[in-house]
Amino acid sequence: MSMTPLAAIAGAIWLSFTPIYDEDEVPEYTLPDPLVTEGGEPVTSPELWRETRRPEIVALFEEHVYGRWLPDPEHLRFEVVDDEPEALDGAATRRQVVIHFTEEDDRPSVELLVYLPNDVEGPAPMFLYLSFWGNHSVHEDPGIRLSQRWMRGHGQGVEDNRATDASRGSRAANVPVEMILERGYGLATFYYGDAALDDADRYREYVLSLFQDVDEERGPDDAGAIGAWAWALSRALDYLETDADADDERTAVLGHSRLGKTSLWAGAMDERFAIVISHNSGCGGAALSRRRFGERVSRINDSFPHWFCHNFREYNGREDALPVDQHMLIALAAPRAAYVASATEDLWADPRGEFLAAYHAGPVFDLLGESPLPVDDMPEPGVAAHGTVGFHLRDGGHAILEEDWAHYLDFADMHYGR
Ligand code: GTR
Repeated sequence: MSMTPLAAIAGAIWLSFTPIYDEDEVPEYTLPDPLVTEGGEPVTSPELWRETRRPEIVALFEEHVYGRWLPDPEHLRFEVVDDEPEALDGAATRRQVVIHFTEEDDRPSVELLVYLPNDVEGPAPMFLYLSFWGNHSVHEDPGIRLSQRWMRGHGQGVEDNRATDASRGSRAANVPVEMILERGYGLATFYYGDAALDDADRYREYVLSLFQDVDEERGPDDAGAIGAWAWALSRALDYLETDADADDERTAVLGHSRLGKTSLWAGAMDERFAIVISHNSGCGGAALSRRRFGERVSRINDSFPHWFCHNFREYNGREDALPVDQHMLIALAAPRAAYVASATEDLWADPRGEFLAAYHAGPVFDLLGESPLPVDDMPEPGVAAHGTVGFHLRDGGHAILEEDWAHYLDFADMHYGR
């Protein structure tokens, strides 16, 4: 029996919104070419990339995906509230710094935790890591100030949506602080909810309220929460520029999952970051949207209407109409280093789509004299592929673990020639 037209239409709509988990069901797609200008001109020189194509791609991501990058703050102040030279049994100097975005103390601010290795001569290369659960969650160090901000209560020792002493070190498995220090690197981290609450009703209370009329609906290309989180990463780098013990010119920006989407966007827009790392960032991060594998554009916009700009919703079920795909976001890191990491069981984030995006960013790195991914096929779990673009696939699920950090440290060593 043939389908009624109505059933056919319903079927097509259904297909355009259901996730794909079978490689055979991934539709044919053609990626936009990062090396052809909007006017159709092939980009054959670094100058044409830098002067024409790169700005075009930035503008496309701003207009269609993440919203316009927020301007620099008019008043940036760094209030050092803790400076402990003998933290972690003498292994590190600990600094805690309130980054104020205005002249008033009760306006939006971010509290940065910095550990600097005491054993290192000169400024230490840094990892700037955006956290889901607050500074006190990354280590049991009792000197870390407890966040006073609202936090999602997910049974992680966080009661009444406020951090408690019980949540100290609750996420230590995700951030091997001692290992980072022993390898000669510093760590800077802050709680993403300082910049914007991850909540569709409240996300504009902090950073976005400085730039948007929060009584009005967001404009189609106004930044959402990812834009606010990414902007705050840049402000953290502003602080690192002032800290003589931190090497702001060798700072890697890193986030996991939604914060991996954020680190990619921050690294694309702020060219001071030396290494841009996406960890399990998936849809709207490193994964190619056109593959429609796992989480899809429609689903992410429905579940998290506050993350992207409203224009991104135009591509719900219409991924092929996007003027960009996520390989172009990774390409914006070039000629600096970019890293994409995936996990075998993290199918919602489409590990193969993440690999392919890193791979298809390659021609841009090549054009700029840097090495693309040194492999053509997705490496086996545990085997890292490190050019100026790096990738690894870890056995296991959606998380950032010590094994991942070990790869990041190796990659940074290689990139900095250490
Ligand atoms: C999921 C979301 C993903 C990913 C993840 C996370 O619910 O669908 O895009 O960002 O959250 O941030 O943990």
